[in-house]
Amino acid sequence: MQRILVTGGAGFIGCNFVHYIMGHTSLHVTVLDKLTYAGNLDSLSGLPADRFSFIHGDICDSGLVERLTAQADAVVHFAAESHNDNSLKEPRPFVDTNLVGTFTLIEAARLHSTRFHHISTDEVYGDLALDEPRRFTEESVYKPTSPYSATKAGSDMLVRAWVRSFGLKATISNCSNNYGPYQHVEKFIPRQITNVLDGVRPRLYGQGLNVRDWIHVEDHSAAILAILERGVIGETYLIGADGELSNRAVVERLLRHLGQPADAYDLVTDRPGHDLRYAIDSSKLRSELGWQPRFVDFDSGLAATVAWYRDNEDWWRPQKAATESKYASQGH
Ligand code: NAD
Ligand code: TDX
Repeated sequence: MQRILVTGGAGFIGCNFVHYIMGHTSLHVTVLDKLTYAGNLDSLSGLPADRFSFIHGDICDSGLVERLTAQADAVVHFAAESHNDNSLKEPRPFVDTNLVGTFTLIEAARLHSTRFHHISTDEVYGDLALDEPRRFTEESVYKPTSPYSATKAGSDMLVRAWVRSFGLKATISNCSNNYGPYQHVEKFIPRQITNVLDGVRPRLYGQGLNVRDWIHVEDHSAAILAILERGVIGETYLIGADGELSNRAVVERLLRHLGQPADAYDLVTDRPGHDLRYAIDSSKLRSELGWQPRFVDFDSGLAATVAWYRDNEDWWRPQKAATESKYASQGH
């Protein structure tokens, strides 16, 4: 494997993966990205020109996708509409990109017999009760609840069907909630950090009791590379770092890092259909591929993330006002 095509590489996880690949392999990376509101070319600045190229385009453009797939040894597919709140307001782009876009890519990978890795989410499994001991495994039943998670579940099913029906050389990973640098200010952790930096109190949906299973984005990148190099074709791997915390607990830690009282937050209108709890059992990935998370201390990963947003206001400032006015119209 020498050349990979990375879709959605100007987004949060995609750009972190590209930086990780540059530092940990000698692969050549081509990024295909539509540069929606969530894509930012500044996240890819400074990469070596002899190992990196950027193509501005849509994963639903079959001609373009076929040409780029023909030149790649593997496709790593991150591109998606990724935000639940947006999917509740306007689901159409989620169907187009997450379903039709994934279909377009796997058709090209089938045509050229190209190795394919599909990035997905734990949200395809629905949610868990707060007190049940069960966590999601590769055998959990698909029960998506939002337009976002339904389209991600559908895209996983397309990939699985293409493996079985057409022998597509694909793997799938379903990861828990990521945090770290370059995450759009619409998402929970960057929204609250940048609100506090702006003198605005963090805003917790409902009572703030919902639980998410946090993983540092660099640990996610390492897991994807392990799957790309050693994963078994046709297999699904769950990625998680045992990072379960309530949203309220995350906000309290953030406030401490930002020098504010632990209760300086507001409770706001809940998200419709808000999933209660996600939790990942990543035993298969750990035992079969030898992956382990490096960022096991969430508090220090969070402190580093706070410092990144403090130091990189130029990166996030242009998106902040538009993001907050969208939230204001949703009562959040
Ligand atoms: P993001 O919204 O930050 O980035 C998405 C990127 O895809 C952007 O650069 C955008 O411009 C691009 N894009 C969107 N539509 C496109 C299209 N039609 N053609 C080409 N490019 C397009 O998302 P993210 O948080 O980095 O998530 C990346 C992937 O990881 C997604 O598939 C998401 O479902 C999955 N995932 C995310 C998380 C998380 O916590 N953020 C957790 C598990 C899985
Ligand atoms: O202002 C907020 N207040 C709040 O309480 C925001 C933006 C969110 N929340 C809550 C909702 C969730 O319980 O915080 C939690 C995290 O919210 P998001 O950052 O919107 O993430 P989530 O809906 O959990 O989905 C994320 O993880 C799985 C990613 O956005 C998905 O792309 C990924 O698949």
